[in-house]
Amino acid sequence: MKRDFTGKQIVVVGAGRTGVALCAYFSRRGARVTLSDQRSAERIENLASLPKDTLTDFGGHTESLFQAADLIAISPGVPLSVPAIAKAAAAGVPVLGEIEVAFAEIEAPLIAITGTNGKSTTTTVMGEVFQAWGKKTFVGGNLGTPLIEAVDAGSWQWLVAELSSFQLEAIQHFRPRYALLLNVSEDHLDRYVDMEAYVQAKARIFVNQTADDVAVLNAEDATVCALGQSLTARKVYFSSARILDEGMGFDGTHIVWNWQGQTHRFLLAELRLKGLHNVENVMAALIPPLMEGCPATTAWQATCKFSGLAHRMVPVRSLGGVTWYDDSKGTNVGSVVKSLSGLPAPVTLIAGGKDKGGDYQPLVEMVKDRVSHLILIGQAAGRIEQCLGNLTHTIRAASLEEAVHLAHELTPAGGTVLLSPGCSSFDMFSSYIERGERFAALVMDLPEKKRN
Ligand code: UMA
Ligand code: ADP
Repeated sequence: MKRDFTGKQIVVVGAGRTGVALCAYFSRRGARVTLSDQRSAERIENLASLPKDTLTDFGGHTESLFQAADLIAISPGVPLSVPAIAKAAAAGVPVLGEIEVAFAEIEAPLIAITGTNGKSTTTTVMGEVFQAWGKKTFVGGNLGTPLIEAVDAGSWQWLVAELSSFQLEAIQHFRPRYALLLNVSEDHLDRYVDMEAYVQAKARIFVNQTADDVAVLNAEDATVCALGQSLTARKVYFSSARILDEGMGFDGTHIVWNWQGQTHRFLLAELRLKGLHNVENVMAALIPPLMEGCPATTAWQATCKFSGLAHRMVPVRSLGGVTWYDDSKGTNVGSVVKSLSGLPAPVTLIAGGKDKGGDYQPLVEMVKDRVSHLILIGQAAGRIEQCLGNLTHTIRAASLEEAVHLAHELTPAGGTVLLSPGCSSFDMFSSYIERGERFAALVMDLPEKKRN
């Protein structure tokens, strides 16, 4: 349902990429827009791209402004619990997330992808498949391009959007044609009071779906299956552990799609993406296009061309018999477990960053089995050391640079160095991208020969 914003007082919260795009969207519709951010003006980088008529409220959130608004539109990084927002909402001011604002204008069918890990890979693969099928497809969301940027960017046949739990918190009528929940493990416990609150935020992806819509679910994830029981949408499952009578399964060498009496088999060896977790991502990504009639050959060829996103288990360099991997996007414990499981011992693991309040215990077995040196950085170093420090040789480094140099000294030929932090980057970097790029640059600068 389109809303009329002409002359309305709108407060956009968060001056990141989403906030700036929201300001442009509302400004084009004749609203009077104020951009509010807790940071002071000099610490905000992207003001040049703001529409000229945007008012600003920087260095905090002015409560009277929020109370007087006709609508408050929030960025994903802004929790609903921010006092100015919570008070205005209690006083009856509507508060919508960017996804909800965008959805009201979107006419083409939308596929939403969430889960703790694998969202970006799944979203990208699916986008490639739709595009190879000749469909004009928007691919974005949490992946990088805010969904709101899709709205005035032309007409789409499909939209494929990665959604975080943050984005799902502030939806109202958002109803994806397909909603994918890939997996759930601990993450973002610095934003949610507990795991249940995090799971409930994720589950909102299904909340407005009807029996005409599809929920794509991981048959091997207990939390996902439990959530699946109460859904109204039609359920389609994928499993990386077995063949399903109806759905997407895996027998160790082939991905097998059994659907409405037909079977398609896809040879794993043809995939450039590696690891069982990527098999899961690919299986999930294939379901919507195949159900929509995309020819299986087109879908599989596009999938096989894809070699992976930056900062997800990317080999950076081979040096003196040691392979260095950048997995800077490994920002929670579950993803580090997956990344380690694909590597033989001995691994030197560089981990740490901004702690999200989760448990590092799920890493115990992997660290015991494969990690010969654990090098810890950032705010989380102490908590990780407490949990894992007695399992293997563990040292702290004051910077990423020091961590790379230590790893170079310590790792024997035949070993692997893995940057997979299990934490977000914001204590030392602006994003996981900057962290990964810095890591790669440091590794490329290492001398061929070690110091004696
Ligand atoms: N801010 C306030 N008040 C607050 C909190 C934050 O003013 O109480 C301000 C900050 O000072 C900052 C701005 O909000 O200036 C940042 O907003 P934002 O974090 O929403 O930043 P965007 O650049 O709009 O990026 C967001 C997503 N960020 C987060 O979810 C934290 C991006 O996901 C996403 O790519 C982008 O929208 C487009 O949709 C990043 C991310 O880390 C990659 N996501 C998490 C993840 O993947 O684990 C969920
Ligand atoms: P997200 O967008 O959810 O963060 P990505 O596709 O960017 O997911 O992958 C981030 C990291 O998560 C990868 O480097 C890998 O270690 C891990 N990962 C990817 N897919 C999965 C999966 N299906 N299950 C568990 N871990 C995964």
